[in-house]
Amino acid sequence: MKSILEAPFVRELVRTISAMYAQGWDERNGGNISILLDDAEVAPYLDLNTVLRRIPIGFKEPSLAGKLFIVTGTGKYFRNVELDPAANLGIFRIASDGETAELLWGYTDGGKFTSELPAHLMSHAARLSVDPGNRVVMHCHPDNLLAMTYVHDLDERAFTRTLWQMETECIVVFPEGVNVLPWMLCGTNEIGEATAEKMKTARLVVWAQHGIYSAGADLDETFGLIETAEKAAKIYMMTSHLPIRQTLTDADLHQMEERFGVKARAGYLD
Ligand code: 2HA
Ligand code: ZN
Repeated sequence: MKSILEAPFVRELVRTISAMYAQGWDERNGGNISILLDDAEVAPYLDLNTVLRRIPIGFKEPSLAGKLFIVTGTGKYFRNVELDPAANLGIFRIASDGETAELLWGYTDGGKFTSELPAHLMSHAARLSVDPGNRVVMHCHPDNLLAMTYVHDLDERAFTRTLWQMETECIVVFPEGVNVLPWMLCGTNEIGEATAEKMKTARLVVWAQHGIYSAGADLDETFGLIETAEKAAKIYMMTSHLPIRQTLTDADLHQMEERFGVKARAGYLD
């Protein structure tokens, strides 16, 4: 068996976690990531039949039964993951009952998966129902997106339009816009269900006064979505208190749609 620390999916996850920490998106134990893995990519590194521990997940997600995930651990600091991936990450399979995690690797200090597992697994199920290529769900606390939820209307169309106007390429990166949840208690099945519902129509879901969720085919896509939305939010926070002399118009954004072959969310542009 090859060392799992050399597996591309572990290396890329660790690299991404360090990059997120460097961006300032993951103070203390803030943030969490989950990746759906194929049995074939894990098999060279792990015996898929050796279950180390069985951990109840606290909800039922039968559509994910039999699927493998690598997930950040609860209470773990993104700053430390690169120093000890095996203590800070875990790989588990969702058992056939749809409500038990069968741990195959990681959480070596006796820990378990993130407290936000409901939002992660329910979002995976929701994204897979609209996009079978979805593999990654990512959560973090980017400064400017968070700040924006204190001063901007939380209406999804208005929030999306502002982000699109703050940087030309936003509409190309997230043409479906961003969905927004009002503040809710984190770590619960309720916020998981609400997030998953929002994930059916957009890959970005803002949690007001908390942070953001993103979903995509790989770590580059999910990281890039947050990076782009956060950059736009930063421009908003830099300019919204100043007299605005010009901005992107809907006509400009329609030109971007045409040039880049994307379609903005229906009804979001005039
Ligand atoms: O635990 O970000 O939302 C880390 C979090 C919870
Ligand atoms: Zn959080």
